[in-house]
Amino acid sequence: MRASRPRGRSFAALAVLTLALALPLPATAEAVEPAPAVVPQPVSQTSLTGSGFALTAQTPVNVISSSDPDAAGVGSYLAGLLAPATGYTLPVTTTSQPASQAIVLDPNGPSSLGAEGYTLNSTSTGVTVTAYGAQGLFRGVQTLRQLLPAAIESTSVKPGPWTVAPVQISDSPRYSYRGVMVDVARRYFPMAQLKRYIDQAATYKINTLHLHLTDDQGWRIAIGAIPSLTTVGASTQSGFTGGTTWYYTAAEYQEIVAYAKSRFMTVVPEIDGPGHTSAALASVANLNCNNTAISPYSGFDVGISLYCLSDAQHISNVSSFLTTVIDTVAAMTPGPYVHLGGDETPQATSTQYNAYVSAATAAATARGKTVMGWHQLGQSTIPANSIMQWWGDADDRSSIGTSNETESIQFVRNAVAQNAKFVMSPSDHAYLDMKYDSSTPYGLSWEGYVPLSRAYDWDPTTSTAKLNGTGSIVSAGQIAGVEAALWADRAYSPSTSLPTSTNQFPEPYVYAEHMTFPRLPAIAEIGWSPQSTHNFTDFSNRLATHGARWTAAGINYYAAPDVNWSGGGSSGGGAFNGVHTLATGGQALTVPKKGTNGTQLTTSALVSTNSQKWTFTEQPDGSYTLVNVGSGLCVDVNAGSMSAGAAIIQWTCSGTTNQRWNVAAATGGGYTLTSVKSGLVITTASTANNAAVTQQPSSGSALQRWTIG
Ligand code: TNX
Repeated sequence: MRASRPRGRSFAALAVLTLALALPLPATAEAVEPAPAVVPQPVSQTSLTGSGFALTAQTPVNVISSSDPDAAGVGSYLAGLLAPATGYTLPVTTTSQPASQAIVLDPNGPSSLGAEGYTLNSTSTGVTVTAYGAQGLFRGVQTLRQLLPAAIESTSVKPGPWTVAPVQISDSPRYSYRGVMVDVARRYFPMAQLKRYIDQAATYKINTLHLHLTDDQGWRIAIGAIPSLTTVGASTQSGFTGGTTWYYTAAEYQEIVAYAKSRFMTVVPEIDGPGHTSAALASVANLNCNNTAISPYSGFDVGISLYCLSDAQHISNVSSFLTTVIDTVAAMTPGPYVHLGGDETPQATSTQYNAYVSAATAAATARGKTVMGWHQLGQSTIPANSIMQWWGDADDRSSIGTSNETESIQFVRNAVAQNAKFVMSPSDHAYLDMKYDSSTPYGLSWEGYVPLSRAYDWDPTTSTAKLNGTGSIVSAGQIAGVEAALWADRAYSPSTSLPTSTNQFPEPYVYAEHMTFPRLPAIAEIGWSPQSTHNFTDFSNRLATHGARWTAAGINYYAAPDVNWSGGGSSGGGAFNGVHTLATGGQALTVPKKGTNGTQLTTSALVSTNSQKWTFTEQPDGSYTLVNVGSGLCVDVNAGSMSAGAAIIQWTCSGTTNQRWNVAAATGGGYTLTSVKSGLVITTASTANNAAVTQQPSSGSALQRWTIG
């Protein structure tokens, strides 16, 4: 329980192995075929001999007819997934018999596969995914995409070949609930960015999207009957205030729900209370004891607010408010759950807290919804079959069985006695807002750092056990699953002090991807794969090949040091081979007009002429040469200089180290290009047209972070 810990964080003073089998190999090279690196690890996987199945522009995606209305959609989804990189528009057909030389999606498998299980067989004659319904096919399709080369994730056409590794897989999840929470209350995610995140999570078989829709810093969901919740309550974010409002209209929320459903993901809406309610208290006067609305809050603290629950009149006000809100949200939410929060309420007496839980749970059950809540909710009477979300940590675990059990442990015991189920989000492992290490620009560290190894190093069955793993107070059968939580209290850089400008906030997706990749795949594997497969070395070896996938997809991941990202850095595996533009702030690396051998490069508005196109070719050391498509000359450090400020020119290609560039994902988004010779990075002087390009020490400046287009 937060209140029992000396965290101080509540207050302002915060502290490849490449899929070589699938990459084009020189004719003379011998193909060494490693086992496909699937994450989460399937239950069983056997590599087959043979060449695998090569896709062509004519390969049909053949969905076997069934009574499941969603199955055909999985076929179209797969064809859509494969289209950008292959350039193919694969024909999607529905037939009663499987076609040959096809990707066959068969939803008529045995019920023993369960809702999400599947089998996958890939040989030179075709690929077949079999499941008991559309959902299992969808999960199998996520495995199938990982059997293709990393470049399949590219958003532009790549050369291929597109060979599916030959393998036989049989798979089903350990837990039925595998979630990720996004804190859209502290930091509003625009629609497109939320959808992008849904797609990324679905890749790792996450099936639940928990939206933290309300908090002190903002109310993000339109409630038609209470317009002030958005006109006032949505006028702030952490660090942002005034001028506009940030929220999802009813139509937008439903669009998100539908999009998530198309990725076989259930949305869990969270209406937090009785604390974390400043946005509601600023919008609705009679939720306050003095019947006066407070000012909207855009700060960074937690544990600062409480609905007024100290007299019958105000309990009734809160109850009718919650009924309106939960009715509206429940009506727009096809999934079975409504999350009622319940965390961090230091000011509430238990009578007040119980009054909240009783009002909120009544509203939810009246709508037929299953109640979810942070584990603190378990201190009160909760409806049958409620799900408590555990966010305690090792301190709580070490108190188990002592005379001094933490409140959190006591609340869990009370929930267990009421037959609750549990979703495990231990904050010292599954909180994606914790910094990886001291170099992480964003996030918090009240749980210490959470490097990838720690995100992977836990088991739900001991999340509420003593530290030695014995004496779990939640039995294995009561565990519904796991959830990673992307809080957004500190979605800016550097987050070690309070921000002084909104310029310190990257786009939400940049924050989200940096904190999520590679840790969400770790938590996804804990939720999906059998405990018997759990092995960090094996996981990190498999995950290493995913760096090239994320690079191809344009995901701003963190190249965590506990993984040997194949090929070195995040550029491994020749992921960038091909023609690209390089732009920063919309200004592209350009050979100026009338440039000749020796002309200094500039940046100017991105228009994608040949003078702005560069052919990247991976070199044996993992670096790249960059040849201009117009001139045929190479990006070169003038005279092989080792000095900061030396001009970057175009020069006859020579293969020397002053023409080789290491490409690495940069903190804050984009990529740096570091000279193999000098160790200095390609830097433009400004975002003005015709700015001069030189080599400079890496500083994290946006003028050194290039978008590879
Ligand atoms: C605790 S976890 C919170 C959130 C913060 C988070 C930051 C929980 C139920 N409450 O309000 O965003 O820590 O790490």
